[in-house]
Amino acid sequence: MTNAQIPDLFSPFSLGPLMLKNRMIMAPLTRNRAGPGNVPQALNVEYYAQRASAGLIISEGAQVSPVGQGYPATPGIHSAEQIEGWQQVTAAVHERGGLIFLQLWHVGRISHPSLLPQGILPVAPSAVLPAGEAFTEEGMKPFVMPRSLASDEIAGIIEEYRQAARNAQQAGFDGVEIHAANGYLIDQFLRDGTNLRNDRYGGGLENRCRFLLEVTEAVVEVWGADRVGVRLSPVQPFNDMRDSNPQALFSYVAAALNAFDLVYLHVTEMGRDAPGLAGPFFEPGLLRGVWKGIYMTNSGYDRQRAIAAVAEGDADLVAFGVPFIANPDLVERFRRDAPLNLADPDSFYGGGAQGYTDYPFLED
Ligand code: 8OZ
Repeated sequence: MTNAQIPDLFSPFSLGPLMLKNRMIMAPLTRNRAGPGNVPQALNVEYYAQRASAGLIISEGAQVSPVGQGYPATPGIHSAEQIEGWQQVTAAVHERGGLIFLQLWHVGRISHPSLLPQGILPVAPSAVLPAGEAFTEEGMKPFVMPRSLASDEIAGIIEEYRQAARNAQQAGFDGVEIHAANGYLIDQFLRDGTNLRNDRYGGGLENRCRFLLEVTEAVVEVWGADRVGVRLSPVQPFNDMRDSNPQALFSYVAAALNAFDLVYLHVTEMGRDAPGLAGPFFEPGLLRGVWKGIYMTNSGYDRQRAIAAVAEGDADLVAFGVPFIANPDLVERFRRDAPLNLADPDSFYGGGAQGYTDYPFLED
């Protein structure tokens, strides 16, 4: 094969100040395997190190505060021990020539008192009960009605994001991704199914976007815009989410984020194959045309579709989730067009090394 025939997916890419080895990104993946105190441990170090050949790793969501946690054993980025644990992860990834961003996460209403300090209620923009059940230490339990945040509490949460962003620097990350997707706190502010506020954080588009934009401003102040990305999920119904006009909302969000010159916009297309559940459907790829910077797509891409998406300019970068769970050397397998390991969904969330660090490499 001559160089001209190597698909762009496998060629280097300038992401702000970073040079990625390829355009295959490891998507953020909740795996529920942090140690006591929600501290990243040796097992997590090995898992991320195994996947260092990705162009960029985006870590699993890390809660910015104890109240931002919604599942057992998710790692935090708010304590000294957690920062130290993450330092081991970033060092191991860097030693293998990889790059890694931390995903900043607050779950909002997608939690349960049993996971929260002193058994408090989960917080949310509005008291809107999600359908479904929380994933607790004692198994699945019905969601509880969240407590609506008072206007004067919101600045404190933005400060938690700012401090978490500083902690991520101390932990040795190459940048951060703000998790504004999949029905967690920021997304709960964005969409009108969950934001019924009538203060400056609710109502029209400008108000519903304010929380995301203020979080972004705080995080950019810490990192500089060229090391901050944002993830959105415009057609995602997961976590009982909907909006009356997703196309208008997410076009507004992408346009408002343009002002920051962020290093990328990450759009997951999850929900695209169940059109209409999250509100009137629109093609999420339309955001590519609104966003002025580097565009990352995600959800269900295989080798062929990813090569085509990059070749045709539909995306600059493609994030892969499940394929990276089952194939630590996914980049090499795609390069060689080699067969993939099959993922075992029973070991996605929680457990030990099985289904986490024991998927074989090609040479094995
Ligand atoms: C699946 C299970 C738990 C969390 C997301 C952080 O959807 C998640 C998540 C996914 O963004």
